[in-house]
Amino acid sequence: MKFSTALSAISLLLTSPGTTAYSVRSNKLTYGTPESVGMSSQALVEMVANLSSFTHAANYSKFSKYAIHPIQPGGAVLVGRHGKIVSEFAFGNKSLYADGNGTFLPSFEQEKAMVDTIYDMASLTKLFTTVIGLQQMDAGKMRLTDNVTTFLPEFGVNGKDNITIEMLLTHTSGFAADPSPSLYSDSYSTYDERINAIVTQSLENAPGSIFLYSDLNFMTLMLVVQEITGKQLDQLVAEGITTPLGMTSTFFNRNNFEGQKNPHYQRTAPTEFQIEVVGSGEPDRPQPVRGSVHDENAWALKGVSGHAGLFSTVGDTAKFCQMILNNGTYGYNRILSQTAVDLIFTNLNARFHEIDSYHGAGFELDQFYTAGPLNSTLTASHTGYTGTSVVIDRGHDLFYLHFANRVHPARTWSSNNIIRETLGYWVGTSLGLDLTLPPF
Ligand SMILES: *[C@@H]1O[C@H](CO)[C@@H](O)[C@H](O)[C@H]1NC(C)=O
Ligand SMILES: *[C@@H]1O[C@H](CO)[C@@H](O)[C@H](O)[C@H]1NC(C)=O
Ligand SMILES: *[C@@H]1O[C@H](CO)[C@@H](O)[C@H](O)[C@H]1NC(C)=O
Ligand SMILES: *[C@@H]1O[C@H](CO)[C@@H](O)[C@H](O)[C@H]1NC(C)=O
Ligand SMILES: *[C@@H]1O[C@H](CO)[C@@H](O)[C@H](O)[C@H]1NC(C)=O
Ligand SMILES: *[C@@H]1O[C@H](CO)[C@@H](O)[C@H](O)[C@H]1NC(C)=O
Ligand SMILES: *[C@@H]1O[C@H](CO)[C@@H](O)[C@H](O)[C@H]1NC(C)=O
Ligand SMILES: *[C@H]1O[C@H](CO)[C@@H](O)[C@H](O)[C@H]1NC(C)=O
Repeated sequence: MKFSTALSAISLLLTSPGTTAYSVRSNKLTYGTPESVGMSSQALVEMVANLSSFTHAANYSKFSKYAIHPIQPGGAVLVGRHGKIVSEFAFGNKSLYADGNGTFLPSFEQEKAMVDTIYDMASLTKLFTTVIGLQQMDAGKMRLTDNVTTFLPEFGVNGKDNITIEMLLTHTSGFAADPSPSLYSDSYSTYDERINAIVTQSLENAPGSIFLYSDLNFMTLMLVVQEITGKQLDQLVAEGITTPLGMTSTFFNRNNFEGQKNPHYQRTAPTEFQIEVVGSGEPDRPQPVRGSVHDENAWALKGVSGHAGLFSTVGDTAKFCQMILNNGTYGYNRILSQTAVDLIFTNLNARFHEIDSYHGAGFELDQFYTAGPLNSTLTASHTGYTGTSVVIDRGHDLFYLHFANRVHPARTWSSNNIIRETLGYWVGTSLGLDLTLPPF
């Protein structure tokens, strides 16, 4: 774990041409002690051992599917409050298994998880697609209430004429959970056929009638922002988010480069022995999957989609979270307007009354399974299937990240919600709240 004190704020005097000098307070993340931001180090120290213990094989009831398995081979955690990183650590191994049944690699081939290990973020990609969409709204190019057909007229088939941008961002469009048939199936042979399949999908429910999480919403949002800008999503994310925030280890693997052809291969955590675990219909590629996107539909879209495909580290994603807590700025760059950030924390699904459906723009709100006992209407969060999660708690001005490859060696071994919830418990305990450990 790394603790260090740093200047609490850097005040700079800038002079821009034709204007008078003005003073700006840098709001970039720095390291600080927990006590400097009203948290206890004791709880954060206990947290390290406690979260690490979930790498031991045990019966974690439903979280290990009632079998004796570790919850995950390893992971990385980062906690930040009031602009200070107060805890940052890695635990366990990133590469551990030789096959889908969990045969260990020889010890000299096992690789430890590091703080800068690159994880397949899976659905955390949706948060970045969301920010790109919000930037288009800030630029006046798109509104929440616009119909998707305003940008993609060919989308207006099979009952989809009245789907709005807001419905995509809140999973209320009426789409089924997944495209059918799968985009990676033999039904399609070209990229264009797969894009056409997204655009011509049918609905399972009437637009606006129900909350049902679907990757199709964010595949569609990608097509909308690409249509508006004439740029591809990976370029938009690089120009609009990762470059201005200095996120140098966050990227899509366009064209699914494998092995040493992927410059980030060695730092990237392996995921699943997908063909062995799921079957021969899975994408034909080296096993375990490592460095090309785990999500099969994103893989079929050349590794770049609005719903999955991004890789990142906790250190990089921390900057993204701080930008949101800063209400849209980081350093001297404005990424989003305050109005756009407020939409992330606005429950746009309140009409459904079910807490499970609470959703701001692109983010879930008030979810115990991601945030643990810090869940509240001011807590925006998201998870990724591979084992990643982001929690941004506006009420406490803090965020916590947990990245892991829980699908190594097999997706069927665990749900790591228990680690997500337990992380929330320790962060809350460090704030001085009287909480109980989430049970398993
Ligand atoms: C794990 O614990 C549950 C009770 O929580 C029990 O029903 C199950 O049989 C146990 N599994 C094993 C493999 O012991
Ligand atoms: C994995 O990593 C931990 C420490 O990072 C190490 O103690 C352990 O022996 C490794 N192997 C297994 C099988 O967990
Ligand atoms: C994994 O276990 C299954 C069921 O026991 C077995 O059929 C299969 O051969 C095993 N695979 C490997 C690679 O050992
Ligand atoms: C969306 O489409 C419906 C008809 O399908 C139309 O009544 C409405 O005005 C459109 N909304 C916008 C913002 O274009
Ligand atoms: C779209 O909305 C309009 C106006 O409410 C309605 O007349 C039309 O039937 C709707 N179209 C579809 C395909 O649901
Ligand atoms: C961001 O906006 C929220 C809501 O208006 C406010 O409570 C918070 O203090 C703002 N944070 C910063 C850093 O401006
Ligand atoms: C946290 O989530 C639980 C379970 O969904 C819910 O009962 C509770 O009301 C939520 N807490 C807050 C403060 O919203
Ligand atoms: C921490 O985690 C384990 C799960 O491995 C749990 O059983 C235990 O009660 C926790 N320990 C403490 C000290 O909270």
